[in-house]
Amino acid sequence: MKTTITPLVTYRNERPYPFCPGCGHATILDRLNEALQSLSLDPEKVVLVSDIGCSGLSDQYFSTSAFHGLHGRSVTYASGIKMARLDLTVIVIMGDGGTGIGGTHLLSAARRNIGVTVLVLNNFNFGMTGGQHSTTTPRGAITSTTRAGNLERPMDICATVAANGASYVVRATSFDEDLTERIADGIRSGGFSLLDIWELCTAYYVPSNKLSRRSLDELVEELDFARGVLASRELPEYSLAYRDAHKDHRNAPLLSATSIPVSFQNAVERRFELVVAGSAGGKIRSASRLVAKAAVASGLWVTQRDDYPITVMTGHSIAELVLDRSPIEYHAVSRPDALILLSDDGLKKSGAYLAAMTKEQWVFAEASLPPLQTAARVLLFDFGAMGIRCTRASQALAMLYAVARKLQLVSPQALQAQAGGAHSDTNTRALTAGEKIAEFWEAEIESV
Ligand SMILES: Cc1ncc(C[n+]2csc(CCOP(=O)(O)OP(=O)(O)O)c2C)c(N)n1
Ligand code: SF4
Ligand SMILES: [Mg+2]
Repeated sequence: MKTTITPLVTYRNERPYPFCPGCGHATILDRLNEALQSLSLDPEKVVLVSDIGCSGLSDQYFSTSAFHGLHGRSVTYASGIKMARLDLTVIVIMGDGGTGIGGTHLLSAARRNIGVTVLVLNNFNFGMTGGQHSTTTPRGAITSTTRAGNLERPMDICATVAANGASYVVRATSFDEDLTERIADGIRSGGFSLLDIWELCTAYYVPSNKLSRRSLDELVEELDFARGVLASRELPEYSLAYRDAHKDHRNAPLLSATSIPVSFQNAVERRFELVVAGSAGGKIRSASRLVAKAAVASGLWVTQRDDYPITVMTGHSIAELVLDRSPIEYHAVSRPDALILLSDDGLKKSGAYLAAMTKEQWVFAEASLPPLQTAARVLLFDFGAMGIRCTRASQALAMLYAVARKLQLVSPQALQAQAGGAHSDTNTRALTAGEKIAEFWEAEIESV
């Protein structure tokens, strides 16, 4: 009877490895190939993510999908790929150098238990750049950067990721007979799995430290590092947990937008940039937001960009508003059409605006501020002299109302419609004060 033999899928391509004779990288990649064969995964759905170094050359010798990136960052690329494509088997191949350089990424991936498998090709030095010491170089080892012997304690990669939540962790050597199986188990585990595979860099580390297959085993014992399967446990996998946490929001954003119906007219003919500069605690941002909402309710497109120090109730507070009839693609303001200066804190941050402004633009400045260096038209205001009682918290909105009216940006009705809600009393008082300022300015012009 004729037997049909199904050819084994091979994940290796025809290209010979480029590594030095006896380099452990070749053996580990052969074991990876066998592990993939034993799992019969679709090669296109396997992504090898490689780091930099001799180990980083690895993906070229496989006919799987691949991603090659910066040194130490392969775990982040792998995490991104897994987050986007749950159906892919994502395997990182990195050296001990890359592990040290991207150490925090490794911790984050372990804490998340994201479903990628990391193979650390650990030859205790930077092979590709000539044998410099790395985070895993044993104490006393001679490398090109530790000529008198390494003084640092080597990092225990396995203990670190195991303590931080990895689901499957193994320490092995490239000579281990069960390495193929352990790699396959790591891939099968579905969570964050890492194999720290000790091996020989025959070009650099081996000659300087007389390391051999046998002394590799002794080294594990000497350092008192655990060997074999160090963790194998079921923990929630991050990309699945993320999808589950967001399942109710798949078609709706977490933050829903509130629509503002258009109920008022506007007379704005072109992009108009309005800046309010004052002190933190002066309700600059909330007053500007009220104006922005009124502008939206008047059919305009609006952006608001705030600037303030990270500390609260101290320093400047600036709001840049842009109003336009059409969508706003650039929301920064460098030369405002109108600048309201409420305090010294605001003035200190407004030098660039003032210097850029021309006589086409307006500055509305509190009267006690120092003289302004600007070519813009300046209108000084003094609440006391105008006979207007206005608390510090109401001044920004009062001035915005008066300026909006004077420059015909948004109608008083549109502003009043937004004044309700939690601060309706304060807002209403501010708008009344603003109305008085506008009347004062009109009376002044009439009396000229
Ligand atoms: C951020 C960064 N630092 C340094 C380098 C230079 N560099 C290239 S390969 C290499 C050593 C690689 O060592 P390892 O990751 O252990 O891989 P191996 O060559 O031993 O397989 C270094 C330091 C780099 N490419 N990027
Ligand atoms: S330099 Fe070291 S790590 Fe690089 S290929 Fe040669 S033996 Fe391997
Ligand atoms: Mg190395």
